[in-house]
Amino acid sequence: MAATGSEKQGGKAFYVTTPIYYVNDAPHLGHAYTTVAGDVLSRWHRQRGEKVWYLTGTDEHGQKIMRTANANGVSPQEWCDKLVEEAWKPLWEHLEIANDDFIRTTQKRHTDRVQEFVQDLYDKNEIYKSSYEGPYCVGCEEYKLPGELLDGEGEYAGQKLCPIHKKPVELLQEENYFFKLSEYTEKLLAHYEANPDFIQPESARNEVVNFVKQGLQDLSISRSTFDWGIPIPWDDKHVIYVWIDALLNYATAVGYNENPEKFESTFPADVHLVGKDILRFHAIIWPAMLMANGLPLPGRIAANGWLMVGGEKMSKSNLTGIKPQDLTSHFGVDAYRWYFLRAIAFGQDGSFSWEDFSARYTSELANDYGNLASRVAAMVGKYFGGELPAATADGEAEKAIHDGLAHAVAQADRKIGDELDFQGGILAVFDFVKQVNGYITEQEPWKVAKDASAEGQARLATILYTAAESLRAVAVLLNPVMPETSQKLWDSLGAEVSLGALADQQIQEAGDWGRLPAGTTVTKGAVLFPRLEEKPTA
Ligand code: ME8
Repeated sequence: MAATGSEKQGGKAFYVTTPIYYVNDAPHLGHAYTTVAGDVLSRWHRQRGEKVWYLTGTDEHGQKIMRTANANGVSPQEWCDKLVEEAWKPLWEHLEIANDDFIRTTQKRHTDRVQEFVQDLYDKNEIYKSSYEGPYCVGCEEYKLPGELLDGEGEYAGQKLCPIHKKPVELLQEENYFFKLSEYTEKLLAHYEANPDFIQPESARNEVVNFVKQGLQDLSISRSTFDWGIPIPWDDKHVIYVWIDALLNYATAVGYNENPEKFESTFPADVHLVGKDILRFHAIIWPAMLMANGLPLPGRIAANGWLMVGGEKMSKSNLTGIKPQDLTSHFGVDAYRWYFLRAIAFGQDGSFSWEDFSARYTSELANDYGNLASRVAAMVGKYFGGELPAATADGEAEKAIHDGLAHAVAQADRKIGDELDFQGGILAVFDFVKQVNGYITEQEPWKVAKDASAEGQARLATILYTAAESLRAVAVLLNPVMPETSQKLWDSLGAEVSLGALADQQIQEAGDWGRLPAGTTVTKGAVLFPRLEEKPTA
């Protein structure tokens, strides 16, 4: 028997996470990209009627943060508090990110539980002490293998560089505690084999499998040359390696060792969204840590590609100078949420350009979608005094629309909800928008309106009902991507009154034809996508 909504509500939540971001600086377009994707995925599943838990947060320990705070003349904690409150949380609010929790790795609910987890591994003989010497990249907070380093040029001539940050690595030698990661090589390979969807996309999976097949080395999990971290519980001269600390946020935030009910109804994550720069930590170290502690493994590690600038990964040091807020103030928050998912295939790298954004905004959002919404509302106003008429003369053209909608719903639900193919899902909905535009162009309601016969009026009513009902479904399907605009459309269709809150509309029912009742009051609402102002000059 299929689970009913309420049974599902009582069961395990669909649990989605973003990386927890370093707070050495303010968030940029790249961070917002992953966080918006997670928000769309969570909202989609909420609209499937599922219980959902969406987690984001900040990664506050380690050398990178400590050095930034020192350089700014404040304590690391002060630095983190300021950045979290003044930069990170406000941006997520601005972008309408509906996260259920925000974890900070300096919170006691996290630090205590991390110590317990690591102590547990120590007690299980998974950790031992040894010394290590190797090249370390502070930007990555990771020891590098000599073979992956680049030869420096120019100001870095004669030095070895991190392949991601293109900055010199530092030679570190330390007495550290090690996690017996090498013992998990075969177990991890077996898990990847048995769970082909565990790492997405395929290219990411292949990269990880090939890396693990070479055999894993044990992992240094403590540092003793600085103290901005969580102390190793049995040896407080060491702090826990920032990545071990950070990965555990996915467990500590949902009640690990603290709230068994919450933990069991949430953990493990169904989807860990990560950038491909941090894939190995999530697809290798994290599952090995969980195996070592007897905890269940996540469903999927989904790696997004990189937003690129000038052929390089967009990062704090090579930003375009464009902040998320610069784009939202010009294009609006909803168009911003839509653009990156629409323009770049999730999992692939992609470049951003102001011109491309403007062109897509104008043709797809303003012309195709926005105009359709305003034309339909205007015609229901003009011909029927704003009262939605009933469709009494459905024919072949209407049937094609009904079928087109059913197809769009099925495609969008599979692509966004299951496959994380946001671009494909959004395109499925916009193809339907195009189909409805074509339908109106062909049916020419403005001409039919001149036919005062009962038959003519029935056709006119049918055309406008069909268009309005199509828009009702579009508002539901685009709500996870563009909540503010969808709400405007929903209000203009009078659907809030006749069908209830937009967020309560289920995706599975979006394609059931005829939900918007005749008689509903349709009003010409605010323009969904206003004409763009001139591009601001720098
Ligand atoms: O790595 N394109 O934090 P971080 C796409 N604290 N996504 C990008 C991006 C770009 N150019 N730049 C950043 C860390 N991102 C660790 C994570 S998790 C237990 C600890 C996104 O602040 C992408 O999701 O460097 C990437 O993985 C993340 O930001 C890195 O954020």
